[in-house]
Amino acid sequence: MPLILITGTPGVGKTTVARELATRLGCGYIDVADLARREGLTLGYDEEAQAHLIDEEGVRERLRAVARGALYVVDTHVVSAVPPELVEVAIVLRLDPRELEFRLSSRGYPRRKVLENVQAEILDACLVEAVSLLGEGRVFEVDATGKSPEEVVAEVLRVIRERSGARPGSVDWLERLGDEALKYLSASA
Ligand code: DAT
Repeated sequence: MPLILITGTPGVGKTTVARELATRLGCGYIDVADLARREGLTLGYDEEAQAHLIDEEGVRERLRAVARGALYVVDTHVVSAVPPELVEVAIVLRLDPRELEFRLSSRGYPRRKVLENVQAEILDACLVEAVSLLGEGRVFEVDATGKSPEEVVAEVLRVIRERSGARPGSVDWLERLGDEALKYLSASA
């Protein structure tokens, strides 16, 4: 199974980590959103989300063709756009919602989009999708909070090599942030 999936809420550091990881592993790197745009595998533009809607079936087909025999690191928050049978291991990057809020605001995202993503991070959206599509055995969490990109890459490499690490459910923002998490969840923009 030739795909290593790096997933997580937008802003957690997927692209930074996945690119470096591919370099370290000496393999290819695929940014799913970029692939979809370049190859016309989109179903129009979602004005509200300010993002292209991915033709998930088309992307899965394309990834099946591309990944034949070769190892790739795949970067996406849309786990369902990746063929599950090709995923060797999936790493869900996690980031403290307060740091995520800061990063997404710095990116110039509108408040509504910042909040949506912060809420998705608190509610484990990507993790839940990864576990439901891939099963628990291949899914690991890496908490990037307070770590440099180099430290995160090193931790991801360890998980890939040893197939051990934080199991789904180890990161719990509701427990760690308490009322602050609830404030994010009840906020609207
Ligand atoms: P994603 O691909 O998940 O959207 P990214 O790799 O584009 O995330 O990173 C979002 C921003 O955060 C970008 O400005 C780079 C920065 N960043 C990534 N990893 C980081 C880290 N470990 N420490 C500090 N900043 C980081």
